[in-house]
Amino acid sequence: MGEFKNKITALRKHHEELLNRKNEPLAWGNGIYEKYKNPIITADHTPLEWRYDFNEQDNPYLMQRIMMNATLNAGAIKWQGKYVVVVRVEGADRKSFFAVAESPNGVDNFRFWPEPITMPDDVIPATNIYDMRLTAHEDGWIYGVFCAERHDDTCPDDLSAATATAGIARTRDLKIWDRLPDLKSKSQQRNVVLHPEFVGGKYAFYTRPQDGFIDAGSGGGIGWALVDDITHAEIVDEKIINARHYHTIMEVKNGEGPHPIKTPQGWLHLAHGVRGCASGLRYVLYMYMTALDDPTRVIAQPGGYFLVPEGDEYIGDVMNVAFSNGWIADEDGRVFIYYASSDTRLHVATSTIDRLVDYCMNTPQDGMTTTASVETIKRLIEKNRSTNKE
Ligand code: M1P
Repeated sequence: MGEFKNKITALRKHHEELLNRKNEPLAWGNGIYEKYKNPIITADHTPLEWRYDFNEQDNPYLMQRIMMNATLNAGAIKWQGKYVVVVRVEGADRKSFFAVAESPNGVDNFRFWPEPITMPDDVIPATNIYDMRLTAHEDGWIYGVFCAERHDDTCPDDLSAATATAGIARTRDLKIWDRLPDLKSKSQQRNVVLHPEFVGGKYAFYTRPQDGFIDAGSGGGIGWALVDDITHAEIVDEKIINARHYHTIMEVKNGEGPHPIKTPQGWLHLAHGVRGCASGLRYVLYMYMTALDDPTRVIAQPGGYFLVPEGDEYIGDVMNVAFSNGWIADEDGRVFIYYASSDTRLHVATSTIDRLVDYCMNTPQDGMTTTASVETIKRLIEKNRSTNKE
């Protein structure tokens, strides 16, 4: 009996040390944002009560009865003074679920709430749900829009055939969620995000039409659609507002991250771009800005990526992936960007609205050819020559 209790004490101590670990920014960033030494949430951060049976008779070896595989792609919101993330937690059984974790400062000391979210099912229950984007909408609700994945029963012999649909739920307290019908769309959809304001009296969604479960195909890029009734949301008209291009960081696919942040200069957008290479797909983050009076009109698009996996971030369940669907803009102008590396663990990078707007407005655009890129670099060299002469 004593030995079992001692094991539990040691386990809890080890867990508390992890949860209380201080984080610190890495020196020598790129001036645009700071990355941090430690990931903020890993599978080991999940509560011990979710994983262990603490009854000695039933679990004499103190084994993990339920293992957790990953904590990734989290929606984020400032809630009652806390930095709150709705994490995609993936169990060893490959099922993802949502769980809320909060931190007093946004960069460390994240703790999960005691129980994962019970998400009511749609009429057709999903096999897997993941990647929630949170939107505190001006209608007063907090919405969660996420991917609902089901087997594609039109291919009964293919066990990997799946469909992606946007699930929609809303809440007042992040605990009890009302499920609304899934977004109706002609194509499959993933990375769907609700804009925080009404546009022309309608709900507005960033979309990502795709030909198949994986393949964006003819989808074109990040789309936009207006919806009359959120309780029966249907895409009737969809236009592409941020298109993919050949030989860019978003040649294969792109997708909106969290909902954009409103600034005096325009809407700040964070998105992911995907390209193919010999080692598979490479997911990176990029930014763009749209006009305040028309969130579909791009007014700035820095060339290339904004944030990529680096060092240990490359390694994980799905290698070479940086993905974000959550950020928090604080009242003092600081921005907390929550991103996952390689579909395995959650990190934070911090910046400010001013820096991100400067980045978007003053980073050269992608000239789309080597010649144009070299000309851009040479213009900067020449500018620095003149500056140095002054
Ligand atoms: O594995 C990388 C990412 O793949 C998907 O993103 P997209 O729809 O753009 O291909 C998502 O499943 C995402 O969760 C995952 O991180």
